[in-house]
Amino acid sequence: MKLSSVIGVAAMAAAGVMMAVPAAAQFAKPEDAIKYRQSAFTVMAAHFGRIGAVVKGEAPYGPSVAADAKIVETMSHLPFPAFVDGTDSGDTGARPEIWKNRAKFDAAAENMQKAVAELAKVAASGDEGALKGAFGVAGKACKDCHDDFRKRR
Ligand code: ASC
Repeated sequence: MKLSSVIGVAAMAAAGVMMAVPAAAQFAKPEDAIKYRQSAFTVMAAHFGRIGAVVKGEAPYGPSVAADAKIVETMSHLPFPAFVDGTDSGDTGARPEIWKNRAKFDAAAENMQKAVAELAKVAASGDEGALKGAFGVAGKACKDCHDDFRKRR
């Protein structure tokens, strides 16, 4: 085998190993996972809120809407791998129901991800009239999951 092929195979093997590493291994401590997912939700909420201001007429409609929606869509995928086992206590608003009914939690997360992907699509299209509806659907998806899985505070 040529050296370049050997290096290629080694690189692919390394990539395969990295992909196989469970999500839990990405966090050294439970509080790291909690902080990570809270940070992702914080960024998502900030950009979702900016779109909300536009929908409410408190900020002008413009290109920032599509940029914010794109960020929300990207961020929507980040928190969930951080709901690892052993992170249901401590400084978290996550309810134990997440780990008791993971299938329902995953479905709620997926529902939200689909709704914000649609919001990003609508925002990118520049269809101002469709924004409010798509924003409402996404907001309801956030709320539905919070109602079942987030502690009241
Ligand atoms: C937001 C935000 C949420 C959702 C939710 C929608 O802007 O921070 O958590 O919308 O309130 O009902």
